[in-house]
Amino acid sequence: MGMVKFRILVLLLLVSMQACDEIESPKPLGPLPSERQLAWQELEYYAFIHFNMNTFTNREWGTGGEKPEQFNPSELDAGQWAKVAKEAGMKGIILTAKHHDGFCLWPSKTTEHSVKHSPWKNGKGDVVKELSQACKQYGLKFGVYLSPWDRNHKDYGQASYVDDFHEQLRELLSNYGEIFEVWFDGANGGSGYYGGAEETRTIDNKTYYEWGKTIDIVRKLQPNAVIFSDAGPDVRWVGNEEGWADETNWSLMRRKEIYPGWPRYMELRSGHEDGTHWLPAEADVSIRPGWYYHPDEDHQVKTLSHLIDIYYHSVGRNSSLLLNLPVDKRGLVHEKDVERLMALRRQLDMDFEKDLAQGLKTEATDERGNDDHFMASNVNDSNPETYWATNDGVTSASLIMEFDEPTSVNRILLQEYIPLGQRIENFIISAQVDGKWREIDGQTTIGYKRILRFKAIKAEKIKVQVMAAKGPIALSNIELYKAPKLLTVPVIERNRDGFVSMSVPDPGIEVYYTLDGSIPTTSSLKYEKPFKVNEPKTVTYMAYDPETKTSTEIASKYFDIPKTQWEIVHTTTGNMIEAKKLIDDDPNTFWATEKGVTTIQEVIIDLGKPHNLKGFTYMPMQDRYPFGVITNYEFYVSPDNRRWKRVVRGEFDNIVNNRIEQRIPFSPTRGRYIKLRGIKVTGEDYRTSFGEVGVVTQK
Ligand code: FUL
Repeated sequence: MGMVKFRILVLLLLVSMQACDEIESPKPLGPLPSERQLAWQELEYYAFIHFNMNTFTNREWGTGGEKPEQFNPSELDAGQWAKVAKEAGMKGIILTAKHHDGFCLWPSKTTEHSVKHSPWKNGKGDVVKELSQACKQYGLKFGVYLSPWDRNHKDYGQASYVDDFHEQLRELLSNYGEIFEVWFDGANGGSGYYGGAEETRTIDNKTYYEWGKTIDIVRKLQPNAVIFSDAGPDVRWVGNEEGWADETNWSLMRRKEIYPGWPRYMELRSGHEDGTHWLPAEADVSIRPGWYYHPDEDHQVKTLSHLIDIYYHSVGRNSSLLLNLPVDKRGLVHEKDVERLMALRRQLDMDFEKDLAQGLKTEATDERGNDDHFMASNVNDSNPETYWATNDGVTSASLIMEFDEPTSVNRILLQEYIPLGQRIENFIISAQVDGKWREIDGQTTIGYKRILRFKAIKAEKIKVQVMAAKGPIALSNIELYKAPKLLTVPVIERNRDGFVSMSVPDPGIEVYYTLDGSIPTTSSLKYEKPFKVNEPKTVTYMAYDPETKTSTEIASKYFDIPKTQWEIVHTTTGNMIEAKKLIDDDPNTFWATEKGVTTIQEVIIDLGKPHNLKGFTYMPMQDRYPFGVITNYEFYVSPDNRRWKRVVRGEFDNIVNNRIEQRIPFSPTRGRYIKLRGIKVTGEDYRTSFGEVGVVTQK
């Protein structure tokens, strides 16, 4: 053998030895995500749009007996929906192409109950098309909600309806470009119009819709689309409509046990640790109480602090967030919802503005094969494809990140390398402060993404201690943030004893106020604890962040005489003891007279002593399904509960659509007793409800 040949041989040998030596990545563990699920995981936050026949009938579930003529948006602009979603930082939109009432937002060949017989665009319109095009224009993904239950279809319950259902699916998946998610709700069967039969029809959720065939249709026509239902097969419902997952949240489920309408839906909130399939959660929630637009919910758009909690309790707990925007009768996302969505965007942008973990020195107690591919610093190299992994058999280990100088942090974001499965069962976060370790939080699962909020701490080092995992650890990403405090206008209320309290979601925020009508500054009264307002007064207030020296806008609230001495002395019907709820200064409680009453109902209140009365207030009940709301009233004043004077009568304008406090002035009258009568109320009988009743003595 010549020298050259020998050298080549040695070299080859070395190379092959090295190849043998290369450390293998941890073995995939348990059920793994599919390609389409992996792509879906990264979307995290996208919009639901409930817009359909119910928008025009002011309902949540239509009966199916509606007429296509009722669908008539005045200025529908799908471009506005897409623009809003894009600016809110959402990655896609899912549209209710058909809800339970069966009305199709596209001109389906399977039914006459669709936009083609509506006055909108003379029956030539196609909402699905308009939105799919708008999504494309704004770089958003597009998905469809197709209700399996159809309360309009005459054959619902028979095989012929299922053929139409499948055909509707084919139409939606063939004619509107790429679809990222197909959404099947779990509400099935029940009463309905059913082509005029007006009856109750029951079906078997497990078999009736031929789920196997349904899934095949989706796979064939849209191979990249994920399928959502209680049971997946790709994405599961989170088990509530409030937008939260459990703190423990496995992306795994024993999928064979589940089917749409599954009664053990509470298990969907945390998944199954011993799940047989990768089936991650999607948290669906509406920005208002209802899924559909109702004008009377215009004042009930979720607050910024509520939406922020929803985000941290969904995206921050290994779930995606599907936030519903109820498009209104005009065919637009309402101004109030837009404003709140943008406030959420701004806050999230501030919360995650600068990743403080980037480039920090990172070490771990174990690194797989001491190999660069698996070293600790892969968690903060801003590359989601690289990850820190431990050796086989090492299922608990610590990773420490060291700051150059003590740094204030209050958020940690963690991600497992899920292409290899979800592994971590238990972990602890600690911070080193003045040389000593302090535990910040201890939690269970991480999965695709976990975000923890904690009180700001000035740390020299941060430690992530994995206490237990199903196999070697594989963490791809750790981020640290110092989110600013959540600065929102304080919520103010006064209780029945006359104590005014003000609250803000973040404990580090200060509240300043005045009682003389002047504009508050940081040298005004500082709110420390509830204070008594005994006489009519206006509290003018603001919240202030001492760290950033910024304040909210100034708000003010007028309080009249406190209700401390008030008593209910008469109600036409109903439980009089309970009736104190209408004078408890808590608008969220209510009281109502008896059901089925056929005469006008009234309440009499003793104010404890005579007052110069100038008006009264009525707050309708705030529940989601109100009843007995007074629309036409009469109000009386008496010095002695015997001689009554009617001081005002009239109608509360728009009270059904906008259930806010009504303030009715009348010419000054002195008296100790007041009487409110519901001359006309909503509903079929005279049952009358009261959120709160008050008087005006000053303004
Ligand atoms: C449920 C439906 O019954 C509701 O109307 C709504 O569409 C919600 C998102 O899904 O199953």
